[in-house]
Amino acid sequence: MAAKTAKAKKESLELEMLLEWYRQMALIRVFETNAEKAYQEGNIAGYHHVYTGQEAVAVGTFAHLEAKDHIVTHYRDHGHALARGIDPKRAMAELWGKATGTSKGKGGSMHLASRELNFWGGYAIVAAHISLATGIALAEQYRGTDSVTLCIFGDGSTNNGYFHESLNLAAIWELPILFLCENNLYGMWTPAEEVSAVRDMTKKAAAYDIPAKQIDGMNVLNVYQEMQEAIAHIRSGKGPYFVEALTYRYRGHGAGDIEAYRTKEEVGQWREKDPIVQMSRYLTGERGVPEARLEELQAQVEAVVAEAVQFAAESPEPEVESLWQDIYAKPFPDSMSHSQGRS
Ligand SMILES: Cc1ncc(C[n+]2csc(CCOP(=O)(O)OP(=O)(O)O)c2C)c(N)n1
Ligand SMILES: [Mg+2]
Repeated sequence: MAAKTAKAKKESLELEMLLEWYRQMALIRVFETNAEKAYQEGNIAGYHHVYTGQEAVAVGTFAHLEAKDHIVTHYRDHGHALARGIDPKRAMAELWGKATGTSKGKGGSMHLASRELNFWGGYAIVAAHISLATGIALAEQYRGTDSVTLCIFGDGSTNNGYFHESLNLAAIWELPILFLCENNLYGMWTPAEEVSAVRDMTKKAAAYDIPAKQIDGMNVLNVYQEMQEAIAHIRSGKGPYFVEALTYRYRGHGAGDIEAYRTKEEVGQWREKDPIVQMSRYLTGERGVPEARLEELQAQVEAVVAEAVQFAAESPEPEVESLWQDIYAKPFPDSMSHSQGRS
């Protein structure tokens, strides 16, 4: 009965919207593949963490967000940025450290951001951004808006003090925030179960009396449907919600990970649940979409990413003087060293 209802609900979803989700997931996948290639070719430096395999979580969740909503995320942020609508050209240029990037080439892979899109960025310090997101939610509550703040983090974050303090405050103040834990089973090369006292992360939300659920994060239709209730709850002023999306990263933690901590078989098992393949089967099988339509979308995103790579390659490096721009403090005049003129 329950399965039947879920099927009927799925069938009522607009086909064009579903194709758009397919396109977004394919865009993220192709973007990440090309970003890794550019990294290996020495065009991208620094830390670099790709989202390959986790696409359904961002796409199914962001489909509920409005322009007035906020997003704060961690360093595995390329997919989140693209799902929010950041221009792939500017995102790719940021990865390449170019002046045309989202942060003028000074943020890099872990710090994609867009003030216009209320996408407040990728943060590198595990869990610290959860407190920033909680502050944004507090500000919106203070202003009396119905905007939702989405805070995304990994399983690793849930063992950190910022996580617990933030959930506690969000619960006390009934803040309009969605805590979204993307549980991909590992924090760097450590299995989540070795560092978390509980495997079911929703138990951590229960400790603060925050409604929570664990969902299949490999199926975009499922993510969308599960998120509906969570976001409606927050938007209607009922306070925070916690969702643990079970997902998997196909690639290593970051560039240079030799993946000694997991087997090829494990990766293969998760690849069988691939979110793009699942969606393609659903669209062609149950919704009668011709294969050619999906191939067209694939070709389209490949062209978009090729253009993004070319844009990044041809863009200028930031000027050296830009080191002193967009920072809080004015640099000391040349004549004044750090040890002079300060009391
Ligand atoms: C406070 C802090 N401790 C340690 C690190 C090093 N570090 C970077 S990523 C990471 C793993 C986090 O894993 P998880 O939250 O599960 O996110 P995932 O990479 O799996 O998406 C760690 C420990 C850090 N950046 N910040
Ligand atoms: Mg993880």
